[in-house]
Amino acid sequence: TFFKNAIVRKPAPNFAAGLTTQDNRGANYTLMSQQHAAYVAKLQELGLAVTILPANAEFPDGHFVEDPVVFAGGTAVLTRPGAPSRLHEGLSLTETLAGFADLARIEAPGFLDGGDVMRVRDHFYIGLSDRTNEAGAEQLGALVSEQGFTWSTVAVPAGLHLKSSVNYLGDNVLLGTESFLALPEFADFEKWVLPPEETPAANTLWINENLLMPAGYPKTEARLRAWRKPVHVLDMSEVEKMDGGLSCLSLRF
Ligand code: CIR
Repeated sequence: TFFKNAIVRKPAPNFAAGLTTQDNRGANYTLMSQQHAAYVAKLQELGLAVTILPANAEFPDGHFVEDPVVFAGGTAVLTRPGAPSRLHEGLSLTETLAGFADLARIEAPGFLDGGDVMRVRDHFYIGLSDRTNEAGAEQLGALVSEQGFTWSTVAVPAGLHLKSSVNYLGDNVLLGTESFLALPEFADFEKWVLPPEETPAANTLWINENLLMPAGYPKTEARLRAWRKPVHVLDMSEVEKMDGGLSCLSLRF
């Protein structure tokens, strides 16, 4: 997959009012904004044309644009995110998306968060989590099938989303936690198991033959650097306090 475009939204001053399972006391807006700006600059450096949407305080999690939309071929699917506070985030994106793609929608009773969707070549793995249900997965599956892709579901018993625990880095390599990489669904991959204390590094992004990883995970960083793909390390401290990571902060297509 070669990405040309990205869509991001600036974090709002009330971003720390978003959902989280972490201790987010001390989550700092100035630092969050700096980390977000550095992320955008990195995407631009990698050659992506980045559409930057303004902060929207109506949705404190709204900068996690990956969740309300999934791109599949020429279609952008509005997903019905599974957290009530996030259900309508997609409305604030439709105008922007319509400039790039045909729009489709997950309908009730389906719920789905884009963070549960991992594309590998022409296959979509759809995680069933607290945010994504069977109805949502089946509807997305039908839509991606129309675009010529295959799909399957994966149970997500731990972590927020499927991609909180596993990501595809190209060349048949999956980076993830031991328990996720042990799933029979992933038997045919080369598996790079994270040290338990470096679990958040699962959220490493593969963009146009480069890898973007969060700062603070030295063992994983050394392993990735020993590979042939250039590695870029970004400080994600404030994003991680809100259960987010690198992939959540953009739509790439
Ligand atoms: C949430 O709980 O929905 C946000 N605070 C974090 C969303 C992270 N998104 C992602 O991993 N795709």
